Amino acid sequence: RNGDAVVEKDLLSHEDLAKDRGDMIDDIFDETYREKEGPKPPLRYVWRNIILMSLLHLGAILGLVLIPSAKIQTLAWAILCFLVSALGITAGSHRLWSHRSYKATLPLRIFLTIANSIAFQNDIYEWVRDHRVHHKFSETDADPHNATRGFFFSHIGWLLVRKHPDVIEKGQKLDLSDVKADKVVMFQRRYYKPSVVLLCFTLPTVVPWYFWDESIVISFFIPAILRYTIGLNATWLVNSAAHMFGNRPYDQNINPRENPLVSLGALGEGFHNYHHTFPYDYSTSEFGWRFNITTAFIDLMCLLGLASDRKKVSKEVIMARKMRTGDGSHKSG
Ligand code: ST9
Ligand code: ZN
Ligand code: ZN
Repeated sequence: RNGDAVVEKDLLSHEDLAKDRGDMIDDIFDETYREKEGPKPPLRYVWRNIILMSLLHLGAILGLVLIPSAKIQTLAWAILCFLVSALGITAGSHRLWSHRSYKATLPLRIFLTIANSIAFQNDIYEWVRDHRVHHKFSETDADPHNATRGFFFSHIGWLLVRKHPDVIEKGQKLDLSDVKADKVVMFQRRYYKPSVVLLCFTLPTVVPWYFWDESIVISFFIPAILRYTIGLNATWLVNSAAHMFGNRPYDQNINPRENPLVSLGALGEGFHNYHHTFPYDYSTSEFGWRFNITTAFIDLMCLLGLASDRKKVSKEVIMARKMRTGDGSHKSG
């Protein structure tokens, strides 16, 4: 009986928060969904992506080798590009547009969209569509980076083959009206390719070369290529490592885990058991700014009046959920 009361409280919070987000519920796990029976469709390799991703990673190795020859300003610039691009993903396409976990004013949405093109992880609309099916149909054929298919597939492999038809079938049923209504998002989608050429590759290269006479080779291979590759891998680790390694204090029945190391590289996005349990929480974690630059950034934006309406799950609901479905690890941590 006690348990039932707690369940009710959880559900209440889901629905209340959904209302708060304009009835957005398509990032909440669908427990009723069952994968289709029968043999799986064969893998269809996309050789263009396999070649480009291989070249990118070779280029990143060259970037690593060049680090000792780079000027200190160039390395600082590469780190700045990394941080800004990462915020375009974490605070932008992830916490704002995929989960509607806070509200952002037009100037902030423009900044996050520019940052998002520096990160070059598909346009915001496509990112949101893939990410909502990832949450709603986690670890099934309809999840684009289904972690039950192994570390390699959930890390990078999913970008090297055609999608499972169920991803597309289920994705087409999602409500994406909120992102379609965002003019900034639709503008980025329309001009996505030129925006990436300019912001992910040209801008990071030209600045060190023009302003402090860095060699053009170093300017290209460190702030553009190496920085981009590290950003991709830090993001992919959320899909691979944070779906495999770590505790499950909030829900032991799901795969996503708490992984502080991933959080460190992904600006706060490695508290993944929490995040899949409470996807609407703007902090993606129970612990505020700990390993979580993105939360500090969103809080700063609120302070400056550029953001508002942060959704946060109450301590009571979190505790009740830990007791009901957690693995008990919160007691030792
Ligand atoms: C990249 C994305 O790396 C990384 C996302 C990671 C997500 C992380 C989540 C974790 C959260 C925390 C964030 C941490 C951040 C930390 C930052 C720290 C730095 N629903 O895709 P296509 C339909 S990108 C509905 O071509 P194929 C649709 O009609 C890297 N419909 O499918 C679509 O047409 P359109 C750079 C869907 O042919 C049509 O199908 N980018 C859905 O199977 C065709 O879609 C690349 O490398 C859906 N979900 O090809 C590009 N999906 O779009 C890689 C599809 O016109 N991608 N449809 O509406 C590709 O080349 C292809 O997508 C493919 C599949 C080959 C992988
Ligand atoms: Zn998410
Ligand atoms: Zn996940």
